Amino acid sequence: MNPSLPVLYSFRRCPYAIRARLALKHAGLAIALREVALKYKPAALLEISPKATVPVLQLVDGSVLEESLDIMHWALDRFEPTQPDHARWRTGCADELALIALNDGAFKRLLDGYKYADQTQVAARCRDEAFELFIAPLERRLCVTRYLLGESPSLADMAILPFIRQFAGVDADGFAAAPFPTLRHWLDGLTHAPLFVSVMPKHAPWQPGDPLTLL
Ligand SMILES: N[C@@H](CCC(=O)N[C@@H](CS)C(=O)NCC(=O)O)C(=O)O
Repeated sequence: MNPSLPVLYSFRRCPYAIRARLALKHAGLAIALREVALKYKPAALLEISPKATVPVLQLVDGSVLEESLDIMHWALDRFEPTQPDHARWRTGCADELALIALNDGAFKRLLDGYKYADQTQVAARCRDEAFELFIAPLERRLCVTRYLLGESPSLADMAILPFIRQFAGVDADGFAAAPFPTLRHWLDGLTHAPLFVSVMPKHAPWQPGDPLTLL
């Protein structure tokens, strides 16, 4: 049966799910939120998306978006300003795709190596490679413009933000002491902003029959 509102299957801490929630909330859309425990994925999710990663967005016509970036674009296409100064994120800028691809590819692999490596030496090597490949270039960009692709927030800022937050959280003291003050300022500003805070409340895993939870 098709849902009466779009349904987002999400996992609070997943950076892909965070970017999807940010875009859906920014767009001002009414979305039913279903928190998923990754170890016990609900049958309703597996039925519509056998690949079973989160986020997944089921639309009211029954179609399904299974990639976080597709969900972001779908949301931005439906953006409704809620206040006069509420501006839609920039998108379609020249290096948006390349920057996000680097984040989702090589940087994500290094982030996983840094976060999950059994050996301290391997983790340190991944961290240093990530500094050189992605973190230092982002710092240089942010010394020139306030956001990654200009003077206002872009889809790339929001797509990349949850991954930098995760990277910074692996060793918060180490990141605070690393030579990336402008990136830290960007990260602090965006993660303390009302939008980010509004998509991070904790929810118990969804079960069939639960009352509606709105994103
Ligand atoms: N390319 C996907 C990646 C999503 C993804 O890998 N999500 C992780 C959680 S952060 C997941 O669902 N993993 C499956 C699992 O852990 O069972 C997207 O952009 O949405």
